[in-house]
Amino acid sequence: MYDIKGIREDFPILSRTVYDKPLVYLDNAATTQKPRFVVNTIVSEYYSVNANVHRGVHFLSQQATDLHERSREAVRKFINARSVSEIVFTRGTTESINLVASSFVCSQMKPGDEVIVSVMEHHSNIVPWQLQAERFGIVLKVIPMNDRGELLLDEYERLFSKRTKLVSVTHVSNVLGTVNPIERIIGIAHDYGVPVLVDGAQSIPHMPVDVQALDADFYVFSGHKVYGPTGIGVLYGKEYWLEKLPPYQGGGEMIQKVTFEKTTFNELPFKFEAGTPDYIGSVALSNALGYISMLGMDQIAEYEHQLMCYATERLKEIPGMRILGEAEHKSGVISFLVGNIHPFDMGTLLDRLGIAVRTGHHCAEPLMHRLGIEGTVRASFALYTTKEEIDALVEGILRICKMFE
Ligand code: C6P
Repeated sequence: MYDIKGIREDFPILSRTVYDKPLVYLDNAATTQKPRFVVNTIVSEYYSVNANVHRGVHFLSQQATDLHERSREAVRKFINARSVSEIVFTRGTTESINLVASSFVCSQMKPGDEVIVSVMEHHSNIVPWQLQAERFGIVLKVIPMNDRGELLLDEYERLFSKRTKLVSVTHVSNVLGTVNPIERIIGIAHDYGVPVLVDGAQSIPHMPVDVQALDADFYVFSGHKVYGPTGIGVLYGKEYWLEKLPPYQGGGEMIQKVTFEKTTFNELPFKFEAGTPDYIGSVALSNALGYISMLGMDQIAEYEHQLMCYATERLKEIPGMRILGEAEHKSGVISFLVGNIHPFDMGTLLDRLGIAVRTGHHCAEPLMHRLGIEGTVRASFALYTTKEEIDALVEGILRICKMFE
């Protein structure tokens, strides 16, 4: 039984009003709301266990360290990594990708070597590679998609050459909602002996993820998109690769021994965690993962699938509705345009009705170019979204359409 009423009570913000109207929060791909359990974790840890980790001999520091490291184990378990050595805490998806881009390119690639990304990537999985391209002369190749928003796997395979050193693709598109066939994408890359980074920012909140079953070499995500706090995220990397890569930043914690002549580095995962880590955020994140595990990722996926089907059907009833992204497998988001109404106008007017959606290019400008548009309106769902909220969205759009008639 999926107790949606009980679940919504766990998220106090959902019962607030905006402009004297009940909040309808449909911007979950940007960030999710936090259950009371997660917020309470942050408060109680600051009140009762706050001390810097890995450094102190005193009781509090040891307790904080213990909680922080137990959180790493919780993340390991959640994505089924082999070892906690493979779980690096970062500030989020963006930092995780920058870390791999920086450390992988300088150590594993030569000028002219190639990285494959896809046309539907978020800027966070484009710009870090471009920065490295400028510094090291590497080349970016792009997997195209069809008009439904599905990657063309034959074209993908044709992109491989002797110079291909890494594939970096999103699991789920933050604009189209396409769930990419990530196992096949990884399988093809591995046939060419090429490792794969999976941007899991939009998959981790919506479906069970098993990095070993996927055979992903790197898998990255942000805490704030999975009911956890902002400012913390995860880089999963196979030990084999993390051992090969040089540190990303220097500072405390990531060292073994420092002299002015030479520094040696700490073991995994600490080699990649320079400075005081977000040891409060890690515990809150692990409790967020605990919360959704308790609900069951399969149950969440099933519930959200029903919502997606319902929302798609209902939105299609609207005259002039154009849904961007009609892949066979979709999750989490629906992007659309209605008639000639500018997405910004639609978003602003929906907001006045208490309905929060996102408008614009969604940090995926190359995808907008491919679609031949400037932006979309995007409704994105979470485990607490209801059919009534989707009805409110549809009614809101119809009202706005009338204003533009
Ligand atoms: N997308 C959205 O509204 P950060 O900002 O590091 O937590 O996540 C970046 C990121 C990377 N990849 C994908 C697929 C994403 O969707 C995002 C974040 C948000 O779509 C904010 S732009």
